Amino acid sequence: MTKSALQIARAAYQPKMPTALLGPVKVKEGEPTQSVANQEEIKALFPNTYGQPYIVFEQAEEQKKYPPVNVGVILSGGQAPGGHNVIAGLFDGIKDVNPESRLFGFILGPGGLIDHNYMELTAPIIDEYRNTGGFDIIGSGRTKLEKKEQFDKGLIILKALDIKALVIIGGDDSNTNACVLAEYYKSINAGVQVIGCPKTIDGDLKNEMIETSFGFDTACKVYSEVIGNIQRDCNSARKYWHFIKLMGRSASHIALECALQVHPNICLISEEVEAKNQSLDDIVTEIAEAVAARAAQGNNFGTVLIPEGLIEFIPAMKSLIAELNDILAKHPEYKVIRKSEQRNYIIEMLSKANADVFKSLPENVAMQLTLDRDPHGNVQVSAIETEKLLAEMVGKKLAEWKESGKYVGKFATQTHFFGYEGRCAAPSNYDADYCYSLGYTAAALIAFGKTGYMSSVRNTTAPAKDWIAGGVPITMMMNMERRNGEMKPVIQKALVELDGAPFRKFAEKRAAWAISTDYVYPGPIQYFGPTEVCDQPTKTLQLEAKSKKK
Ligand code: FBP
Repeated sequence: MTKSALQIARAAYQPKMPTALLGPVKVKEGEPTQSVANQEEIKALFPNTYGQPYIVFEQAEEQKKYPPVNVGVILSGGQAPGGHNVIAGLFDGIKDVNPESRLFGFILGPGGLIDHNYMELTAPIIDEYRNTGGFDIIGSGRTKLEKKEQFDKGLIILKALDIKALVIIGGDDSNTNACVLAEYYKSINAGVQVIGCPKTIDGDLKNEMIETSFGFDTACKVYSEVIGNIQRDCNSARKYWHFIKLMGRSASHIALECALQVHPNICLISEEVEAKNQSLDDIVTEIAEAVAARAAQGNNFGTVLIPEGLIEFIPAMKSLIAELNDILAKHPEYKVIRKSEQRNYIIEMLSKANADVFKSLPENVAMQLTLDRDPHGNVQVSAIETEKLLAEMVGKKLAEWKESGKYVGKFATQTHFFGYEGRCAAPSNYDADYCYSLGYTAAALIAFGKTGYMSSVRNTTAPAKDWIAGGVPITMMMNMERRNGEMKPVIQKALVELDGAPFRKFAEKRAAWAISTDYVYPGPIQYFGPTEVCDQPTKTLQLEAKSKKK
């Protein structure tokens, strides 16, 4: 494998870790926990793993002796920078516990466990992947691990390899499944512990004990670099409005973080659109007004950041998508109808109100709403070209305003979608350190016999030596939600809080950013150099930490 100069230099980087993990550790247990909501239902569904205490690892006087342990690891869902370091931290952790321990990776996500597709991860393999982006060491997948037959099939290979613990590195849905699996294996005395690790660039797996999901930091920095470059281009040519859609699924954390980093003219926040009950036309009018105001000053250029999940948060669209979900599930024959007839087929089946919304959309966007759902039942929002939809609709509105004399200016657009560009980037120092610590913590949770826990590393706005490593019972993060027509226990997704410090900061600044050209150009991630350039966590995390201290 040919390596870049940065890859070679980066391979030697030694991730920073909390002091507590640097030598022998002991466990400090907290109070028993409760789920965030629906306590009775969750307790009944997880009788063996509910209510376990938080735990924190502390330095111990002497190293206890542990038997060797075989561990399995799965990467689940979308790629996020730092996944390889979680695996490296886990590998080093179980080897420090006992050098005879072994690590097995299941190939291409949870499907690898069910299909018995695995490889042993040895020291030379791990060394190839230290501090690199991507999930290519074992690959990832989106198979939903939820049925007893899958758990039983998985257990056959776990037993065959004498694996005593399984680490699932994933987002909210995958960690929900990890929790169900932990409960099931405990209920049948399978002798397999299950530990989760919080992964997703989307930043929506967080709570009191999980400050952030890994990958969010690096992905946002990559997008902010590129948006900054576009803003500089935009401010040089002064002839385009750039409509930039950003990944992040439902939550707008990525768009918000990028806005805090680059000061765009406009940034839409889906959670606010929903709270204000805004229609598509309200959003288009809001953008057009900002364009007109800048044009009045002779500035026919600007940037608009759009979270990829926006469409699902516009109340009229939400209702349309919900009805489409039902129709598509009930009418699989839809897929074999001729493309030219699909639109009318759908319109005839929709209620009048939803059919009207569907008809009002440009045909390509309307049809994108009917694409296959992912295995978790989510609309594949990354395939919906909201950036083009908004650019087109704002253009139409401005043309009307021009005729009536309300707007004088030129409006030319460029559209972009950033998502895949950041998901496999080389992890920032923050993610490299955070991920390694999460993996190492998972190894400690295994050594102490824990199951149904998520690896947790907190206080990460402080220097790494002061980070707090421990475990959070996954049941604590759960509530009941309707999924595919049934009430299910799931980890509560963390959306942008409109009374949270990051949004408040943005709301305080956005009017000025809309009219002025106050762009910030963050530049590329730096891996070597002064700490204020290389080691800063996200603005989101810094603002949240600051407001907690108050
Ligand atoms: P996860 O929740 O699995 O971490 O998803 C991250 C993500 O990048 C989302 O932001 C995006 O909507 C989705 O994956 C796209 O997934 P895919 O590439 O599989 O279509």
